[in-house]
Amino acid sequence: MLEFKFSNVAREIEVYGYDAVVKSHCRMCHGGCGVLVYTKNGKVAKIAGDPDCPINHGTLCSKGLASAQLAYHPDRLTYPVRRIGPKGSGQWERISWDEALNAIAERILDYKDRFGAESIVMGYGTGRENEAVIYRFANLLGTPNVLTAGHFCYGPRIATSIITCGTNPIVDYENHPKCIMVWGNNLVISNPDCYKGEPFSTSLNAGAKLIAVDPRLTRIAARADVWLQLRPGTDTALALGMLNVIVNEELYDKEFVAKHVYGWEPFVKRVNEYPVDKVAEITWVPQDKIRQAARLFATTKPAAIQWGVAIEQQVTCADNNRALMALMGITGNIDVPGGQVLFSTAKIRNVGQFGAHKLLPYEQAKKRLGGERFRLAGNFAIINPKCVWDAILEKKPYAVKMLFFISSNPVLTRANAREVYRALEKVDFMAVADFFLTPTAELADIVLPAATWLEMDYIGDFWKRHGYLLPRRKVVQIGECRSDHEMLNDLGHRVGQSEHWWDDFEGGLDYILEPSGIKWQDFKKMNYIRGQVRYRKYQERGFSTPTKKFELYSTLLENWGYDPLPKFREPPESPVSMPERHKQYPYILITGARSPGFFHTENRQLPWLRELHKDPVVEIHPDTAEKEGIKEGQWVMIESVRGKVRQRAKIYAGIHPNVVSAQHAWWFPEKKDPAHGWDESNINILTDNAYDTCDPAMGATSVRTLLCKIYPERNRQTKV
Ligand SMILES: Nc1nc2c(c(=O)[nH]1)N[C@H]1C(S)=C(S)[C@@H](COP(=O)(O)OP(=O)(O)OC[C@H]3O[C@@H](n4cnc5c(=O)[nH]c(N)nc54)[C@H](O)[C@@H]3O)O[C@H]1N2
Ligand SMILES: Nc1nc2c(c(=O)[nH]1)N[C@H]1C(S)=C(S)[C@@H](COP(=O)(O)OP(=O)(O)OC[C@H]3O[C@@H](n4cnc5c(=O)[nH]c(N)nc54)[C@H](O)[C@@H]3O)O[C@H]1N2
Ligand code: SF4
Ligand SMILES: [Mo]
Repeated sequence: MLEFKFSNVAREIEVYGYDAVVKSHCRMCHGGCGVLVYTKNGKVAKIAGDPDCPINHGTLCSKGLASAQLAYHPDRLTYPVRRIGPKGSGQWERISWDEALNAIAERILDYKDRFGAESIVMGYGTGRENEAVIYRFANLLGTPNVLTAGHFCYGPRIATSIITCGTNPIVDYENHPKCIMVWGNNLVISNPDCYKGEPFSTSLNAGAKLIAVDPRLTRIAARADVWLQLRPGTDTALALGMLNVIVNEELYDKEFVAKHVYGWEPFVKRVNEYPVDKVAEITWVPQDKIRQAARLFATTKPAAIQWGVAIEQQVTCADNNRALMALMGITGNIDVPGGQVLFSTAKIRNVGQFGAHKLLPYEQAKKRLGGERFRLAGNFAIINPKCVWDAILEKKPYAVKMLFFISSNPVLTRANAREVYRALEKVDFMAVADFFLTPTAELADIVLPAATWLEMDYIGDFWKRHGYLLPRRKVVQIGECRSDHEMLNDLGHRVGQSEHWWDDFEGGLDYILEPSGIKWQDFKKMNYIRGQVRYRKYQERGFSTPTKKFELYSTLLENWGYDPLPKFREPPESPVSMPERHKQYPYILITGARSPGFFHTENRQLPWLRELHKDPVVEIHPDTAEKEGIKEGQWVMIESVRGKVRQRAKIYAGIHPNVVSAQHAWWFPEKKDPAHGWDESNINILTDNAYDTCDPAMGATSVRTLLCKIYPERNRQTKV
């Protein structure tokens, strides 16, 4: 057993009679926190933060603490099932793993044979540390179609940072930035991707200046030195306005610019198209605040930008990212201690090498759905979801026959939910791997019972860019649940991919670790490994881009036919672009701001977490509520041209009177009929996925900036 520096552990075991304590690595969100899992009578009895973990230093969030309620939930699927009634009938029979995997393998081989491997779409949602195995399986199968959330989540940050400076720049909280600009992110609640709220808060406590760019007064905005309450969807304009100040007041890092950037002159010309007065008008942010934020950010060293998903779920997705990277770059904060670091991974086979895109034949890669339309996405193996729904519903450009969703609930999480639902109803065959029979799983033919993080061995934080890798150790086995890795390893053998898989997935773990000379059994005994930390690597070898420079002007975007410089695009549905519609739908709707206990559609079954959020909630300014006759806690209808749903009003002065903020991903697992209320409060019934409303390079759907109206729900008594 590992040694615990934390001396209370031995004492707790003795006093409370635990069987054992296992160090592991939580993954109730994107994961990352080190945990101590206490077991009693063979079951998980308590979860606590691991003070020795460099990621969370002993802290945990509500979701991590509630993990055992997920693992042991009575509604959890603990064996494979096959649907025996019509889709959505809720009629299932228990089958064995062999039967389930054989049936799925048979379909895969049949569709591949008759319609080509591209007729099979593999799908996952947000990062669940299974992406590498899913891509490996898909690439070996020959399908270029892996449907993720990558078109509007994190994929854009990865793709744009690779084309700009070679990899994703990560905030170096360990060296305490002196100024942090939090942009469209709420990490103290969301703990997203490579970040946890705890190190950020520690840097603030160490004295960092704080700038928040958010249409809502979040906790972070409330603590900020400068809060820029911008009009949703105008981020590129704001960033270009700040760049305008920095360039014209010569606050940039002249040496970095002279030696390391590409495209300075055209870039300066572009930022000069965004003078501060014009930007103030576009963004609703007063001119003096734009100047104040720009000066503070550019003159406090080191500084970093903590960016979030809000900037990606817009029609100006890729350019938002690139404009923020320009801010990081020209202020000299790239790859410096306390700035934004291009960390190296440990010496292992990384996600890309394991997923191995080179295993996919070129002629198959060319068939990627939407690959020609959204070329930045296509080049990073990311597809826009509507391309899949169209291929099912209209067989364009070819028919998709099979969907296999491993950890996703698209009926609730993708834009234009009614279209998603129609596609899932129509597709020939659908398999799902999940913990529960979700509204998506209810439309499947076969559902496989997935293992939670407590039930698997894996290399935690494998996909992240902070350079740490930590062992996730299996603590318990529940029912017949299996990890996605084990499941795909097994399925791989059944579809003729045996030479690329292992007897069991421990072989896969050894393969990942092989370059570092350690085996899983050794790694399991370690706390973590980390890539070598070095700064200013570009001084020796330049950046990993075609010009070897930090590309303010993107040569790759130019080759793909896009504007090589960032520019603001008005959201397709906004008071400016649709003044007529705006008269009827007078509010800007933003969706999806994270709440602490849920992870998208997850956890609504868990008592500790549902207690924190009983009902879906929409934030409305008090003046707006008064105008619309809405009271605190009342059920209201939110309506766009595409549909309407109900949520409860939360009256909140921290939001602009012209903006409302609705929660996403709501369903009601307590409703036992197979629909589980999927269309009652699901905000994606209101969102749009038309191609021309998406980012032209990345295919991002703009779920953050819509027009809506809001009014009390009639004929319904509301208990407040
Ligand atoms: N309107 C609007 N829509 C949004 C957003 C928004 O802000 N606004 N945000 C979007 C973003 S950023 C994202 S990333 C997507 C997320 O979209 P999804 O990833 O589709 O959302 P989840 O609800 O997290 O779906 C995950 C499902 O997988 C199951 N699951 C969890 N872990 C595992 C596992 O390890 N294995 C398996 N097999 N199953 C597992 C869960 O039970 C759940 O049913 O939603 C997007 N949708
Ligand atoms: N508890 C919990 N944690 C999560 C998730 C979850 O569902 N629940 N989801 C995970 C996933 S997949 C993701 S992608 C991350 C996302 O995590 P974050 O990036 O933190 O995303 P959000 O909280 O959705 O949005 C951040 C902020 O953006 C603001 N915002 C909205 N529109 C705009 C805009 O147009 N411009 C700007 N500048 N800001 C805007 C919102 O008001 C919100 O405060 O969280 C992850 N962590
Ligand atoms: S932040 Fe994520 S990894 Fe950390 S305890 Fe919460 S759910 Fe687990
Ligand atoms: Mo996401």
